[in-house]
Amino acid sequence: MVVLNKASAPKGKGRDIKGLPYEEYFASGHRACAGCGEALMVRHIVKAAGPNSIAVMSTGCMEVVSTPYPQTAWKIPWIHGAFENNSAIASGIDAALKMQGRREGTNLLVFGGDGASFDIGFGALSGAIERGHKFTYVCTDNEAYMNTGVQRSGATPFLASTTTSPAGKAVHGKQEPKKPLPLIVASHGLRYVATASASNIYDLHAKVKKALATDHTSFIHAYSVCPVGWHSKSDSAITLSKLAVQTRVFPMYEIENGILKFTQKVEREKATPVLEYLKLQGRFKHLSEVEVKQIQEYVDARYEFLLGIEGKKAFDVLY
Ligand SMILES: Cc1ncc(C[n+]2csc(CCOP(=O)(O)OP(=O)(O)O)c2C)c(N)n1
Ligand SMILES: [Mg+2]
Repeated sequence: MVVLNKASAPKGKGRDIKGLPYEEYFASGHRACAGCGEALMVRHIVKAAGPNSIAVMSTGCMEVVSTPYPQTAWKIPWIHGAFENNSAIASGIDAALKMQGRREGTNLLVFGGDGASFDIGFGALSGAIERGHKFTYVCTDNEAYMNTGVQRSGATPFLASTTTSPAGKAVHGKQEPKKPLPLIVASHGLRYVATASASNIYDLHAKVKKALATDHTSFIHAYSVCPVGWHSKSDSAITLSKLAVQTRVFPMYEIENGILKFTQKVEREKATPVLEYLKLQGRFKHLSEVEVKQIQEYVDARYEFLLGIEGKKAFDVLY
């Protein structure tokens, strides 16, 4: 295999002033669309994990753009998983490394899109967590099956238009709310769950390191802007990532040993109205004022629920 753009660490092996390494393990030159937020998240997650890492990745945009044989953007060992079984493959790798006495010092990362994680590969993920396999599962959530043409998934937000939940006269986009995957995963009793986004790259790096240091399955819900599927501008990934946090659409928290703690809290009075977030995305352009209000109420209710369980041992079923 030929690694794309081997010289993708122009500044060498050092670190920036905030301590992030310049070295890249997800090389530039891959085929992601301009402004792809998912590629940005993958790049930083692998950078945080470092060279002693193995990546398992299920079918989806990230795999297609980064591994066009005989080329690869990956500078760490990488293995393809099917849509439904990336966690089963990782379980096997974890068991094999343990058998060989090589588990210490090797990071095992599993990447799945929202289609793979919320829907099709969820059974394998749930089983791996139950068995307690040591790996960090990263769900890069761009809120639809993007690689195959923007079909709705269990992660697509309420009323968003996709090719299989199109906004028309009678029906205004997806009729169901987004599944609360990090909370569903946390309910298994695993020791580290976090949400992360490009709104704060340093926070993302810290969370990846914490996840990888966990002696059990850990989970990161990585908010990933998709300008093509969301009909947003190709320079909007960071703006939307920040707005998602400020509007409380994407809450930023960690759940450690069953206890939820916000890593960035946005009080109701200080929150930006969701309209500011929705209006930058064509997938919401059909919404009426009443529907925007419905989304605002849903976002607030979900955030208040999280505030209500903060600090309490809410996900301790296995302990
Ligand atoms: C069992 C199975 N069903 C369907 C497909 C076709 N397929 C390949 S990638 C993909 C979409 C992936 O969506 P997601 O996991 O959200 O990743 P994204 O492309 O959005 O990053 C689909 C439906 C497949 N490969 N395997
Ligand atoms: Mg997706």
